[in-house]
Amino acid sequence: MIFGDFILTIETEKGETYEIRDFSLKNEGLKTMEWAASRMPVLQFIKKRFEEDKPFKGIRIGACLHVTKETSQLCEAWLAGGAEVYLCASNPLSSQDEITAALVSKGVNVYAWKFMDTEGYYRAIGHVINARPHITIDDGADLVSILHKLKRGERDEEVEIVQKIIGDVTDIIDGVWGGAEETTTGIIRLQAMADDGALLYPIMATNSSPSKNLFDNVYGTGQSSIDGILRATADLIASKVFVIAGYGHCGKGVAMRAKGMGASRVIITEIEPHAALQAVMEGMEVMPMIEAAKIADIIITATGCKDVVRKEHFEVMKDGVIACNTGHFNVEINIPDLDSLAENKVKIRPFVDQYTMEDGRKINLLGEGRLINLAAAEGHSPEIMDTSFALQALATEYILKNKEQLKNIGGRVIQIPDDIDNNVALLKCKALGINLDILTPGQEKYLSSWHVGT
Ligand code: RBV
Repeated sequence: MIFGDFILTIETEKGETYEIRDFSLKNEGLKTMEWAASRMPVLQFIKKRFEEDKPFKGIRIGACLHVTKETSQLCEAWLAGGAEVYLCASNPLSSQDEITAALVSKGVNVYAWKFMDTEGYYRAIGHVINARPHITIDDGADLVSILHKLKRGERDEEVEIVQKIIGDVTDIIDGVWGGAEETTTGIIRLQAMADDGALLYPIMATNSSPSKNLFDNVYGTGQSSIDGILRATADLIASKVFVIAGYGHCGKGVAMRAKGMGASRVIITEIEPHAALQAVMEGMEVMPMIEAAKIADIIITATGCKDVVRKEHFEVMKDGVIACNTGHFNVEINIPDLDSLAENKVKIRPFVDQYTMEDGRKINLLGEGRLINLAAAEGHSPEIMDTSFALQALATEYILKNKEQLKNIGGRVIQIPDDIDNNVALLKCKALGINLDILTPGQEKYLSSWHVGT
């Protein structure tokens, strides 16, 4: 049965269905998975242990993640541990179609394809919910959010699409033991739900672990966002005025790499004084967006907030400017404002929409304002996702092992325990051949004593 334009729905002997683009891409996908595997040693180590212990036998994991070669390795770890894995996309543009095909051939239930529309996106989430997962893994909290809306009886366009798959059932959430969240935006949403008393099961904040946010958010986003801009435009970064909205972990990474590529000026816009000071200490300029927009050649948003680039900014931008986003949702650049100001819009390259303003200025929007690193490039490199997904694999195991205690914790956002996080960092050091010093007993004593002074 064909859904939408050219989406392949496969029905297996067991009566399960998958929705992907093209199963004939399987071999290409399998080779790419091999490439990723060889660059993700920590995850391979965990996978090996899962293979021996089979902790996930009979457990259903529902994941809403970017369906990339890196994510394929997390799925393989779960499969090795005996899990049934149900996977949908966490962004309409981030799925790699060869990976979806390869994952189906490995036995993962995949519902994802690149360029999904809203209907397809939520239908895919519906399929994952329909599997009645014991554990959910999210990137942006869309899966958790729909599970909660169903339970609360909220009805909107998204829920209606999901209901076409699952019918009238509302209580699937009752069977979920716990979840884990991959990204900053998801944690902010979930914490807001927890603060309102609306969160119904505990979520491990994978993004809040140092082994995740100190590397993935900084160096992962730094490189992959530049990669996305380059793949979309093939432009030169050197000599450009490069504006970054937001100097959190992600903005810091992008700024560092833009500098390294020779941008003539790297300008930060901020709302938070410490972050602004940090940027200045790093030798960058800080100014309001309304000033930066006038001189920018390239603008990238990395804030997690909406309307960071909006009407008044589009009105003063230079002819030929490039605007893109690397935050999780496509709300940072106000696209309806751009649409209303523009006389004309042309897709001039696969990931470049060129808007012509009334006065003839052209504004180039990359990747429909969606996160450019996953829309136009392949997201973070496997070497980076190795530690992020090692944490996700261990968070899943933690939920499984502690499901009874987690029932008492209820709807809270919780940290991955420090020993798990430290172990991931240590394993990565080991894999990279990094040897650490060890404290002598005298040093240990010194560090834990308050008696020694000047
Ligand atoms: N991200 N995943 C990938 N290659 O699978 N790349 C980036 C990948 C995640 C990253 O951890 C970040 O927190 C999130 O995407 C933003 O949606």
